[in-house]
Amino acid sequence: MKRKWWHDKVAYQIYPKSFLDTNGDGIGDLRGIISKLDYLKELGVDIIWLSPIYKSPFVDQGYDIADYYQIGEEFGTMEEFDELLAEAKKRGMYILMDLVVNHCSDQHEWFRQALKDPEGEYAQYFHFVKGKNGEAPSNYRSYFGGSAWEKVPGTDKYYLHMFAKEQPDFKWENPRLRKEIYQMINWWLDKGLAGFRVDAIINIKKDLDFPSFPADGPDGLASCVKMVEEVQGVGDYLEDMKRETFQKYDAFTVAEVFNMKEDELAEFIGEDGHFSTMFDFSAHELAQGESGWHNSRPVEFREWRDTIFASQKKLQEVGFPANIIENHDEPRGASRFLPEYAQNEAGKKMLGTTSFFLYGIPFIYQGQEIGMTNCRRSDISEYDDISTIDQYHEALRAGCTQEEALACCYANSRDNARTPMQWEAGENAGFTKGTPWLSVNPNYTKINVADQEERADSVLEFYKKLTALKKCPEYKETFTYGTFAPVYEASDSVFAYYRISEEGQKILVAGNYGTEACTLKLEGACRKVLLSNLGREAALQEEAETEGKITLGSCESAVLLLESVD
Ligand code: TEU
Ligand code: CA
Repeated sequence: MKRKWWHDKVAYQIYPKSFLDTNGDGIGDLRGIISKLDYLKELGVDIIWLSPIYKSPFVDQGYDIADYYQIGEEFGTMEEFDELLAEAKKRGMYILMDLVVNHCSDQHEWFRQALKDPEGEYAQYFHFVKGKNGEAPSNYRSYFGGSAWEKVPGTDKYYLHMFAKEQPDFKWENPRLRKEIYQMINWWLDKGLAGFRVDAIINIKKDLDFPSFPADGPDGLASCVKMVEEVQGVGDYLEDMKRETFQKYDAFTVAEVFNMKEDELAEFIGEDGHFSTMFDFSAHELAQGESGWHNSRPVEFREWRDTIFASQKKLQEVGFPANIIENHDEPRGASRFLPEYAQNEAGKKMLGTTSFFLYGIPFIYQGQEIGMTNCRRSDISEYDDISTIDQYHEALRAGCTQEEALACCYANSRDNARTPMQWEAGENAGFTKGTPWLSVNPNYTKINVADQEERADSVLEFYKKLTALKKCPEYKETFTYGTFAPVYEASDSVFAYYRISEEGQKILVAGNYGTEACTLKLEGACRKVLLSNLGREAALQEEAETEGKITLGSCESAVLLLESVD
């Protein structure tokens, strides 16, 4: 594999609105991010991905962009952004922006012009399509519920929006639109950005016939995903974009890709693929219900582990994946992937351990490093997220009681990950001196950065050990490029794998997700216990040396250097 500058890095996703508010308006801002760069540096972070900070009406929390060249005033100014770039650079850190180019906001100048003149130039930037028999062009359901078509006022046309109606989809078929987008990307890269996280990118290719599909819900609609799955040719646009932009800058791009065609993996992230990497969402997709959150299912350990293992084996043949436990669209990983008895500091460290050393670049989502959890709410009015509100009503329509529908939100809501970062035990978790835009998780008095910085055995201090170990010169080659190989797979509770370098250095990563202790007979002598989530390095070392095995209690994890292999 061709080596890239970003392969051995640790990445961190900031959800700016909820990170740190410095002016008391209840909204996180760039000043807040700048003031925490040292915190992130100390954590071992190299690359920072900022969820959108552009000018936006926030119908979908900034994923509806009204001006790609402006910083949203809630977040600060362009000068502050430049300062952030400079301060990051000083610390040897890299900044990624979120690239949202499947759609924009209905407040974007292009869309306003398009509405003003539906036959004009800017209407060609969007999918303005004539209705059929007085109805929408097709029966697509948008991701956030309801038809994906909205009437263009004063015409017999509709415009396409796969997400909210305030997020009109771009028409990538139009070369002028593509040119405008490339210009914008290059403008940011010229500023010194290291790259982008690329939003909902598979959606840019449409089937311009917009065929209807058999209804898949009582609303008579069919998920717009169907069209995305069936249409061919997205690769042409992606390759073109890469050549015109990212490639010239050796930029790092991490794509959010759902519904990719199985055989396109190499084109996406293989040698000279469209992107540097893409997120592995295989574990997250496990929880997905047939038709929504009301029939989502709990993730069972074995299925979860085996899914990740299968995905790792496939991905390492092709490229270099990006691994996450959670992000701003997912519930908190500690709440979703840990069984109830493991939802404690030991369990969170174990989850961190077994995820962190997987093959690929790890992305930590803000708050994951202190073990933030889902947030229970007693009324739908306490949620903000457009998708949560839709899914709540969807659950009610499907026959759930209010209580059941709220339980669905507790398990699945995107707002679980969007609550303010918990900095300290003081009011509003130290996130703001004003009223937070989304209320803080009441557990901030127990789970917060200040407390964890004081405790050597905290989740936060453990995450620092994870990043330090991954970067340790003696093992870095193995953790970065070593082959992934699962082991002890017969066990119903152990999540274990080797990383083996080309030179034969062999590292075992293991966690016991069960309730009972388990014994792992070692295949090869133990050279050194590199990390224990319970501070039991010495005890494990002795057991390994004297008995050739280790015993992991419930929620215990360890990383061991074994004797080298040929
Ligand atoms: O998400 C894209 C997307 O397809 C999601 O709806 C995804 O299917 C779902 O979250 C899986 O749980 C991106 C952003 O990450 C999201 O925040 C935005 O709402 C969306 O694009 C629209 O820009
Ligand atoms: Ca603010």
